[in-house]
Amino acid sequence: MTTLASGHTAKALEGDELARLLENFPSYKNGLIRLSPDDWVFSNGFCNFADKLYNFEFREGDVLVMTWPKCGTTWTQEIVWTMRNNPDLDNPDADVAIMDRVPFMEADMFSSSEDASEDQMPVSEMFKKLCPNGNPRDGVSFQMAQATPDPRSLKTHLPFSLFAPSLLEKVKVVYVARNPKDTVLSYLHHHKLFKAQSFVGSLETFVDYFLEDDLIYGPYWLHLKEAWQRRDHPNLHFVFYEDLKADIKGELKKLDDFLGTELSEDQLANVAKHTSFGEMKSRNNLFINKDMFKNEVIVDQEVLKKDGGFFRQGKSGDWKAKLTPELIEKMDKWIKEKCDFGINFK
Ligand code: PPS
Repeated sequence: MTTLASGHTAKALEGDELARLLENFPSYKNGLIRLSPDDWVFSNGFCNFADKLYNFEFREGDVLVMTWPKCGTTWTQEIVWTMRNNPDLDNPDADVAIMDRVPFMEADMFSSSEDASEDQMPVSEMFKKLCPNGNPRDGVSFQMAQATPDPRSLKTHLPFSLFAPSLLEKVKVVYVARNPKDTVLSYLHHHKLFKAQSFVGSLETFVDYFLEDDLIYGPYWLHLKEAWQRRDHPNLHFVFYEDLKADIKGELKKLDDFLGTELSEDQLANVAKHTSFGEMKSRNNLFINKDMFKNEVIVDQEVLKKDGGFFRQGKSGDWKAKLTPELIEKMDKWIKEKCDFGINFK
């Protein structure tokens, strides 16, 4: 058991609890941990970075995009970076992978194990540029997060309680929430697409893991609750994925006010176009290189062909076609019980 700077203790999952997950997530054999209290679930590599992340030296002017997985992080990363760095669409770095421009702070927990292969720990040109003396084993994403120059934008899926309580005093946080019914479907796709987290069970089983807080990152409802309770803080901008979909221009204006970017109508239109689902899908510059999606070790090619890649659908309300009435009922019950802190999903 490890005690973390956040006050949580981390304990390796074992026995029946681990066996129950391994049955459907064979790739979790490298181990998972669960934090107490709160039940956050992570790869065991998280403990190597938890305290460094908690004590991360944020700078005045930083913007942190925070969401639970699959709530529209990448879209929002691209929106925020484009608004701050590329509103005239003339920044040559725009072609660089999103993860290199807006580092994913805790990503190293997925690749930091001693025996990680090169495929699991690739190093980008941006890493070499920003961290010329950096050792990848000390955390590629973490070191890039430290070294990214101002104006710095960062991404995390961690909740507020795993950062120091002063976070909002220094940093502007853009928090994105998404209807749990679409979130769970997108997360299931993710777990089928990426072999490092492959899931071999049914939709019903995956939904059960989600509702029981057993997926990596753990309780979505608590993640939302922590952000919702802070939503009136002037340094927090709480936005729904569904609102971004329904009225991108209106939402970009609100973001412009929040970020203080003072963009013109033309610049806002540039941002909307450049970050549209179609344009982001065609660039597909999420990772170090687009060819990673052709790598059979990393991406399940059957799933890619059949259900799509990372940029899968980019819609709200997909759940209406995909979830059975029984699953909808189950999720509605969970929403009523767990998400009882005032949030209304769209
Ligand atoms: S991750 O892996 O947790 O960081 O994923 P995340 O980026 O949070 O969420 C992925 C989902 O967001 C969709 N997406 C978009 N929707 C609309 N517009 C744009 N530009 C866009 N970019 C990504 C992506 O397709 C995933 O949702 P699904 O429902 O699976 O399509």
